[in-house]
Amino acid sequence: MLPDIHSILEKLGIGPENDAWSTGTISGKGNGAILESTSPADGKVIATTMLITESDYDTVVEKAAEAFAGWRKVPAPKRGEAVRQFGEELRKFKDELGTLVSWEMGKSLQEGLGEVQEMIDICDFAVGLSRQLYGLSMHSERPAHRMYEQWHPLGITGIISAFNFPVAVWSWNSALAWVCGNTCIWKPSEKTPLTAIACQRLVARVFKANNVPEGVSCLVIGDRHTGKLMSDDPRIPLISATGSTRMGKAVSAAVGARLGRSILELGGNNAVIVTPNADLHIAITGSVFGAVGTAGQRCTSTRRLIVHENIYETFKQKLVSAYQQLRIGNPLDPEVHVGPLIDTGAVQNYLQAIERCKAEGGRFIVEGGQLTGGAYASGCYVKPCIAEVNAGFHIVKEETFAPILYLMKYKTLEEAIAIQNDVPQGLSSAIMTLNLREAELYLSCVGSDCGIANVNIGTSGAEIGGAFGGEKETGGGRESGSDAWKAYMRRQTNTINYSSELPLAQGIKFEL
Ligand code: UN1
Repeated sequence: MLPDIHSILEKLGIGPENDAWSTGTISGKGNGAILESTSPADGKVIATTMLITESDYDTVVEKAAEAFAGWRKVPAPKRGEAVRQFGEELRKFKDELGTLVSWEMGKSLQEGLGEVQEMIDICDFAVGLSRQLYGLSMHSERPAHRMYEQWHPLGITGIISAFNFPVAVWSWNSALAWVCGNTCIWKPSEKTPLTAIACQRLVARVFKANNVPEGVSCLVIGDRHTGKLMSDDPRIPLISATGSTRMGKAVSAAVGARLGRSILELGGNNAVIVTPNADLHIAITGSVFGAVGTAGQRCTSTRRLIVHENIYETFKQKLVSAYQQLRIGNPLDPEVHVGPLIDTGAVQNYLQAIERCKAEGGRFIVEGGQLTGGAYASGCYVKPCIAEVNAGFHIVKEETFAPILYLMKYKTLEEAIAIQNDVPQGLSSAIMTLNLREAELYLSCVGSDCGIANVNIGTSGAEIGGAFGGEKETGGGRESGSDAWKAYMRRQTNTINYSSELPLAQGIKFEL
């Protein structure tokens, strides 16, 4: 039985019309145009909300700046306590929020729940981090001097997130930014406003109960214009943006022009290399999940499979038979592997990519196409497909946000690595091998050029504990675990002279 989406909306406090302002903490009071949220699952409007205007935007930024003045003085572990409670709230509402993610965005229920789990995990991570915002202590070259560095809150963090991970990516940024002492302004994708409003309601309740100043968590429901306002705004020292390379270049140029900071997590064109020493069961499952999970709409989705010639035919057969098992349909149905694409525009991009691939000589061994009628009436459902291609095709070098998998053959591992790296993007990558030499070569400095390189794991499904992001046109930013927190703070080097002399650095003499 499918979950009842209306009772879920009610539990999350979402009505048919939503004013993000009423969340209780500061958010974009929609005085602008009406925005309808439509589910790609059935094509129907779920609820409506309103876009913010420019003056609404200004109110939000002022509130966030005001809140920062107080929040930065709250001890970091106390800030962590508020985030801990937010994590608890997410645990309580995991089913509801995960279901809404699945319904509004279209990913399978399992993946919707997994996304909320990532939020819970990053909250836990951030709580621990709140007691570990360590600076280094250095030995001064001068006698009776002490030198160390410390990390201070930075200010407002602007978060621009994409539809494909409508809630988790916000939490990676916000949970870290909050414990670091920053306030956040979140502009979610206009394709997924309701999940954002739901998150804002959950966090508002927790923050209010903890007397966290209003404005620490801000939500602005806006369009591209709002993103531009944020990128141009010197009151926002850091913009963390997730989305297409085209969007990232615009954000980076605008933020760079004012010498602000940005964290960019952009497109991926992720490959799996399958060597003759692979465990084929792992290789098939990892590759198929990577290619069709979230209907190929993860930044980390597997788009290219580079398979050794000796196992190519066997692997190809297994792959085709795995694709035959895939169940496509309503994402809330727990039996379904592949839900719809986000909207019909995405379906057009998918169809065009297939045509372009064919025009370049690609041979489809699993045919694609749009599914129509009955349960597919929203027009957003497509068939995951596989094409045999040459690595040099133009279409193969692009990121198409859809379940199209490109299959190619290699002879030597060096050649496979060269093929893998010969694309503009550099997010995630994987090798399937049980051979130590192959694995280590792949992970060495002459191996994968991506921010993420896995062995015997697919390209998607990264854990929050690692730094997440990639090189080249992926933008270079790192979010989430490891020391990604440093990008949300400002570093200060402090040198203290406790002697009665003033010895100058580098031994310089200066007498008065
Ligand atoms: C994204 O697609 O933007 O690695 C994020 C993964 C997830 C995050 C993906 N943990 O698939």
